[in-house]
Amino acid sequence: MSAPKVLAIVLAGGEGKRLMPLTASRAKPAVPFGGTFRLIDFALSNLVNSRYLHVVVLTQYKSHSLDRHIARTWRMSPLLGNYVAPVPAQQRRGPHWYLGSADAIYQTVNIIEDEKPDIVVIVGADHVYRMDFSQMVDAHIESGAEFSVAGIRQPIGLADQFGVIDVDPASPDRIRAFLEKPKDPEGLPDSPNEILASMGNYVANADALLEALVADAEDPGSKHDMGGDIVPYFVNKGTCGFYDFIRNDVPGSTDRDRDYWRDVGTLDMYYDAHMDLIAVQPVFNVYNDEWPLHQGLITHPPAKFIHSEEGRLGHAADSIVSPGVIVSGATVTGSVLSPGVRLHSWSTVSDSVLLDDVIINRHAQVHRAILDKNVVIEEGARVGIDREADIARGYTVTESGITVVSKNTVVTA
Ligand code: ADQ
Repeated sequence: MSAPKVLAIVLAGGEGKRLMPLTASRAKPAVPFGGTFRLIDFALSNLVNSRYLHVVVLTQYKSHSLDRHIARTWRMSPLLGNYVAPVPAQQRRGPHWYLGSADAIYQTVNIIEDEKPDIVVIVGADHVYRMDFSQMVDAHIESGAEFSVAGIRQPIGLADQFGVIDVDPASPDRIRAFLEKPKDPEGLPDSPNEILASMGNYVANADALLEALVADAEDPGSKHDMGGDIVPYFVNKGTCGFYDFIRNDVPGSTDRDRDYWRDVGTLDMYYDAHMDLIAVQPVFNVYNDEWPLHQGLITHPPAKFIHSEEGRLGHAADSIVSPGVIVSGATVTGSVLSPGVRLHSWSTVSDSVLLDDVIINRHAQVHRAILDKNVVIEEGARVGIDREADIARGYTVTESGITVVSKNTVVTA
């Protein structure tokens, strides 16, 4: 079997309301993650490592920093015929933005028609994981399905955030029913507290996908959504395949992180996924260079730790420290420090995520907090220590008690 011609489409237009305030000024896929990454880098790294090098990224909502990131980091040599191209909302069908994710793809059918791929791989842009999509494409072709959905087991309590898959016990690579974000689904027969969740990653035969998109565009009752409309279309047609993520075997994975997949749709999930990175035995290993996670060009010099003049030893433990960070006489534990963060003497940062260029001044304390770019914590100020005080100051405090301070805020003592 010769390799099929594959076009990859990354859905990157989501608003990410539940990640506010981190998505106040940027699209969700552009939200920084893990010190030096942006969320979209995981999907793009997976595609490129799978050798899929014709990639269109569909953007719409506050896409400026996303476009800039793609142009700076992901531009490929057009001489080799490879590309990662951002495609903004086209308004080809009238003066509205994309109605839903299927409409976004419908509005770019000209790209599919021009490229003439055999297979279209469609992926979301807001999950943290490693996946070799070529293994899913091979399984899809072998199964004879027209459209396949990747799935993973998730706790039943999260069912209302996912498409829930029901596979046919007689042929486990077929989906016989699919419910988008059900309130009260049944658990799996062998595990009543779990459901099979759609990962929002799809593989489609290009001709069948085009037919489905046209039918969907003409359906007045449709919300033009991949999970809500296109998946059910193929399920009803009896040609919807299931790809179990557990089968995916990425080079260099360990038993601990082989099936790691996190939706970071809420602030608590975003925070927890960071804590997975810094666990002493990481639950997700960013250091697997057999399946590299590509990221923005880092223009900062190396990180520096200073034993300050007052005799304070600047140090960090169980933490990720990015280039350009200076820890001067400060104590950091269990935290992720993004490029350009500065910490001064007698300050402490624990169990926190600091985005680019945050400044922590002397004697300040930060605990269980997410600080967006350019936040300044003034001398002696405290964040994440007193929940009520944080709420009173207008900061977001999540259900599990993480304080989130938005971009450019100056926190006073
Ligand atoms: P959601 O993530 O809730 O569920 P959606 O909001 O459509 O679905 O987002 C899917 C992807 O499409 C995201 O990457 C988002 O950024 C992007 N997107 C959304 N609207 C878009 C638009 N108009 N234009 C371009 N891109 C857009 C989906 C599936 C579920 C599945 C979960 C897994 O619908 O079945 O379980 O993903 O997280």
